[in-house]
Amino acid sequence: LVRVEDDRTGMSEQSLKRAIVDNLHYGQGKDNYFATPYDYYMAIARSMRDRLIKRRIQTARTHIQEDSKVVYYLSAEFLMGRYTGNSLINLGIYERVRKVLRESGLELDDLLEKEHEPGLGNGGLGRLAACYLDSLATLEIPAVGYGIRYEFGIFEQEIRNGWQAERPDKWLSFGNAWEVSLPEYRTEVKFGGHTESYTDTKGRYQTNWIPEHTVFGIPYDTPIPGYGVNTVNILRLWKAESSNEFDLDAFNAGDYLGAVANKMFSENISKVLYPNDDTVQGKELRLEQQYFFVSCSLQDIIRRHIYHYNSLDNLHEKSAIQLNDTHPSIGIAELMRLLIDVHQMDWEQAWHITQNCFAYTNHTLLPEALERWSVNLFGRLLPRHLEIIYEINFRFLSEVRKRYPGDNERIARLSLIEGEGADKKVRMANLACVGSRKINGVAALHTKLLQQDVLRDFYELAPEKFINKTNGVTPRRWLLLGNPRLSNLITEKIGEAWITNLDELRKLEQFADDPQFRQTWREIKQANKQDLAAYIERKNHIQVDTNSLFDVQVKRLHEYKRQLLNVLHIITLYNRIKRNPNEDILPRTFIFGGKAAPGYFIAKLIIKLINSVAAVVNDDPSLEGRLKVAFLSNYNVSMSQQIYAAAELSEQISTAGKEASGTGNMKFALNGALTIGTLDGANVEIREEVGAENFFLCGLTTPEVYELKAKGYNPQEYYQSNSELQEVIRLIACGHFSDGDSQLFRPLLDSLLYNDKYMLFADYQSYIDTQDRVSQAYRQEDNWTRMSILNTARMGKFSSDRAISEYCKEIWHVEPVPVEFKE
Ligand code: 26Q
Repeated sequence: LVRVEDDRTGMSEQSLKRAIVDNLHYGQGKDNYFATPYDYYMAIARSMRDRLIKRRIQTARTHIQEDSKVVYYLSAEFLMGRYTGNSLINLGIYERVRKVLRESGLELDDLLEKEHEPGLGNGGLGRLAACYLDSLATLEIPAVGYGIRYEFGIFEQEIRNGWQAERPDKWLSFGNAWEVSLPEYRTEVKFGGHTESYTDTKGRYQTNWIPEHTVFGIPYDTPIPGYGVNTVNILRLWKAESSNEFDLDAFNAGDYLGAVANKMFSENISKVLYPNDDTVQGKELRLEQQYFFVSCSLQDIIRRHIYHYNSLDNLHEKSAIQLNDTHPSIGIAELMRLLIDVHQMDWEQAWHITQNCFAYTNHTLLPEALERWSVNLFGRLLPRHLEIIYEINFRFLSEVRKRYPGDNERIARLSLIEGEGADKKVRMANLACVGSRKINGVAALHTKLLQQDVLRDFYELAPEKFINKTNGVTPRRWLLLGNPRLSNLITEKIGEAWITNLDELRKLEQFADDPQFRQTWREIKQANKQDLAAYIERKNHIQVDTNSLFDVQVKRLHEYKRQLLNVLHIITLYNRIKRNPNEDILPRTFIFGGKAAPGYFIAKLIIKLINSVAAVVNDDPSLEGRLKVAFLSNYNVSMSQQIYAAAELSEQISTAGKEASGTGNMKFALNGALTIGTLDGANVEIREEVGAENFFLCGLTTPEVYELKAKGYNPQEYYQSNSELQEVIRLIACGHFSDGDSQLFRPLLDSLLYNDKYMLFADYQSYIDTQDRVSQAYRQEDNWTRMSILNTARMGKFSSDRAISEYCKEIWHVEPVPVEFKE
């Protein structure tokens, strides 16, 4: 029986084959004589995009027909990872396309690696946004992700002589098969200038903003398919372009340089992603970026809402706008401005709508990561918004004063404006709290600490606004795509329901004591380790023993994450072997990966130390078969998929009370790695789920950290009484890892010995003891495997589907909208 299918939609082997050949010819202009692997990749990507576009159109039509409420996820970062493999998975045709290509002598997995990963985020926050888009589509929730189409994403990291060097990420230079630009929906954004007030003919008080610059935002859409459903949502990213009219005016007035300057101002805005996470500097361009994408997005939301409903009165009934941290929180003032100045609404109604549209997710406990903009800069760039923020603040503080008469300190803490005189600041977290209906932390401990600490005054004022939403990760990318061997085994045993209902993994518990199953489980980890070992050999020229324990810490470099504590452990083992060459040490391979913010000197010095220790350890014949250290350069989403699949020990050792949640911790455990970790962020909940006996706990608890700090923490007390620790520090200090240079790592040692803000010394012994327990446990192969199986089996809670279902019910009040698909 022959089925007639469109080459752009058909799912049969024949249609897929024809589609790929068609896209190779007419998309890339090549036949199989001239085609490079990249051309084939592009042809596959376009063939998938065609299939998704068809579903996207059907999805959009359905959402309009049903007057659906829509979730708008505003985020300065989306760390999507490669699209093509994920789209094959979510369309359910990965194996079929692989087979079709094999028949032509092509290897799908090799071709997929040609895709340049869109690195439009720094780390956890951006990747969370990506997992949430996957779950929103899979749960059939109408949703749009809004962000910035950075021309340069997160920098490419190179290691030169042990140091991090940065190179620009030119991800667009060979074209992007996944995006579609929509110049007809370009949106104008104003900057600078001044405001003028007047009374209109109806006696209404009006404000006019006369800007200094105007910029266009051009939307670029990428389809976001759900798994096993017809829903295809979109990620809409804005590119900044100059507004030609403005340039022409300037040209005509003879101001050539002025016109060019304006063009440069405009095109700068979406040029580059800021590579800092968890520390903020009040840079003007960053505020321009934030306002740019938020204004474009809100105007886009309003345009479509009016087109559909012909009124803005019900905007909050049909839209839920989520603020991914404070980065888009200027949206609160911008929506007020659009409703009042542009759409002539009165303040009370506009405020009611605004407060009921927005909700705010906080991702940090570090005070240095809270965004504060100088009032001066703010007023220069966004004069109208500063007026609106003052008005919001005036009304808000009047209410606060009624509630707490005379409590001036509290009022000062709640105020949207901090300080006096010249260095006044706008507090974006306070703006986000006042303008939102719900405020959430990203793990149970984090939400509790927000309530007690960082946002305590807001919690006391409006406890009903606070809610916890423990993070989750998508099982499609982080198990099905990233670990096909394990996925196949799981599906063989318990069926494929786990892919969209991760609690199903519990059914694996029944096999935890089955010798045959354990054996297979081990063989799969072993095969994944071999793949990673081959990668390490190719990239780092280090031969690692695949029978050694793969001990992995991959995440952004930051002092609070304590990669340095991990290094202290490595040197401790090194010293033990040097002291006693016959010491029976469990063979380990220490694997590191992660980028440091380019201006973060101490983080870069930690990378240099890791590479310096690696150079000494890996070259020492007496350590052969015992210790190896590898720092994998340019850690990104694609690399991480391979690493999680091969990891056996997951290092989650932040100082308690500092890591808001962590999400890497979830990806490791889902792939059967055991965790060594502190009671921080979501580690607490992971331990609860997998069972304390299947988790290696170490370090102080948050209350103990606070207590120690309060009574005056002195690292010397720990140092003086710990000879093994002294030996470690002395070895670094004498230049053993730096060709005799005793000064190179001085800044690290001084910070540990005389300050130790993140209490590494306080946790050192506990960490070492726990690592010794890990070594013993690993030797009991059968029990280790059992613990590994139980970790995977009990990770159901950490699916982003669970997290997103909770957001839908408790924050956004949205329901699934099934999409029918007719070819
Ligand atoms: C802000 C202003 C100016 C420049 C940069 C920034 C900026 C950018 C990115 C500030 C913070 C970030 C990223 C923060 C982040 O990734 N936080 C992590 O979020 C994860 C998801 O909730 C958590 O799991 C992590 O614990 C948290 O550190």
